[in-house]
Amino acid sequence: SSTTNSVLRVGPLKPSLEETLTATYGAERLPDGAARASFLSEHARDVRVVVTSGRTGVDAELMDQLPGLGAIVHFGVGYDTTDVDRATELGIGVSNTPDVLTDCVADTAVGLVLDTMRGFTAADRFVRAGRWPVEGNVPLTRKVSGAAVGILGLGRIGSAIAHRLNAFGCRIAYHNRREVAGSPYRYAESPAELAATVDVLIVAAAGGSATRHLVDRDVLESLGPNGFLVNVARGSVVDEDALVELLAAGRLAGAGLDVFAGEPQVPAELIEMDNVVLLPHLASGTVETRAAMEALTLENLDTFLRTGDLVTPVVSPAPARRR
Ligand code: 8YV
Repeated sequence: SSTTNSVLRVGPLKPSLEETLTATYGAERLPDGAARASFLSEHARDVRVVVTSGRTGVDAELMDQLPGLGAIVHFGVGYDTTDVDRATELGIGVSNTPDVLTDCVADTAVGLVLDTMRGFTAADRFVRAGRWPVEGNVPLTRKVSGAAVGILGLGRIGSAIAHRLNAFGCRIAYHNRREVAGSPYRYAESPAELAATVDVLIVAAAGGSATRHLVDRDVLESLGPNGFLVNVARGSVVDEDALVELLAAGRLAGAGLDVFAGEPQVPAELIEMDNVVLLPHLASGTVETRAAMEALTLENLDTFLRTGDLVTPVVSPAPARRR
């Protein structure tokens, strides 16, 4: 009916957000598996908004099953799990949570640069294993201050990373879909050209089909045996098989990864390597930032239900979908 304000949760969300969605909006969670079809036949027509995250998203099939869907509200800046092209065709609005997580993701990228180049967590394992009194010094590492840094994707997060590493005296270059007018940093024409000229390549590009394997074998070979890779974007942006192979062959110096192609699964070969730092997609995971992401998610939801508009739209809802 046209009076319904039904909100559907798709995939797991921050527990406090799930609680608010359930208590304040009466939102139910879309069941997985066999229970889904009967749930949809009962509730599909009532659903006006989906709240989801970069972990799950909404595919074209689910959109087609929700005829009254007006908006897909994401907890997170990345929305590559949602079929945005199909949403645009159907006039369904899509929102994300930009800006509020930029600092924490950039902080994490800098942390991974420091950790991979200086070998902190590997040295921590060395101390914990009781090897210091027996073996003495750990091997020398690589200097971060003054290093040549390449940033792939000079958007909000890439720019915040550049700003931080600029304060480390790093020489910064970048590659982006389009050259950024007025940027103080050197523009490289391609990811491979960028990789060939830097000590560390930091991936900060959006995920999705347009950037799939943008960091391919050729880019990784250009980075070379003295080069480090850091990824705080999406695992899909990097050819992970090539990464593993080149690391195993000593043709890359190391890698710092917060994201993986098949996360939460991490390739077994990487687990064995001492020159890689492996994080469980934690970049935005601080109390402050997750609270801000939650607030912005609810602001998008509330605003859509009240006005038919989104606060931070990726796609604005079409008039017919705003009712
Ligand atoms: C979130 C992220 O943890 O914002 C993003 O795109 O990847 C992370 O901040 C994730 O989206 C939540 O599932």
